Amino acid sequence: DALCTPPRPAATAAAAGTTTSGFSHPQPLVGIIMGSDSDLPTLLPAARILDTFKIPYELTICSAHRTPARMVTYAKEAAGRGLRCIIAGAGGAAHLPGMVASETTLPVVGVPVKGSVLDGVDSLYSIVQMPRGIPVATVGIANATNAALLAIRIIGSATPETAADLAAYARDLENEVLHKVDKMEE
Ligand code: RP5
Repeated sequence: DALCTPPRPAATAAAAGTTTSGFSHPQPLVGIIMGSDSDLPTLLPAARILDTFKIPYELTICSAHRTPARMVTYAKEAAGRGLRCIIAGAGGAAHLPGMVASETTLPVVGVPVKGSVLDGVDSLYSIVQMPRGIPVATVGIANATNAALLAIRIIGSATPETAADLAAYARDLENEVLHKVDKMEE
């Protein structure tokens, strides 16, 4: 089924955000999926963080409501294709992360997308209020950066090099704040 094939490679990683054709590194560890191309600006920061950590990923559109068969196939095949984590962003009645989680045992990180008249709170509640048994790790509204960092932590729990990169990232954050403190005290 042509609709269910993995996304095709595009020119560059996070730059794929300018297209809707999808992007994939050769052997992605993280899948970034979203309900609509209108979600792309919200999800792009996740791609940028994964680029920074040199974690291979794929990025594509997969709607729970408009392409349910594609979503089910994506979720069922994800682990077999080598993915270790799925980041799923959606807005409004945001069923994508939960439905994907129901069709895979991979960890799923949900990103509530802002944009509806309810400003993303609808999406946040839709994603975070999963019923018992099917967990979705939910980040804050539009916080795709944290979704990527969580995915990297999941990978880092079994990959020492990635864990070391995360520790360096945390040190950079600390230094950034300490630098600001120094500046204020000057
Ligand atoms: C959701 O509906 C998508 O995740 C998106 O956030 C929202 C609006 O989609 P479009 O009408 O912009 O395609 O399924």
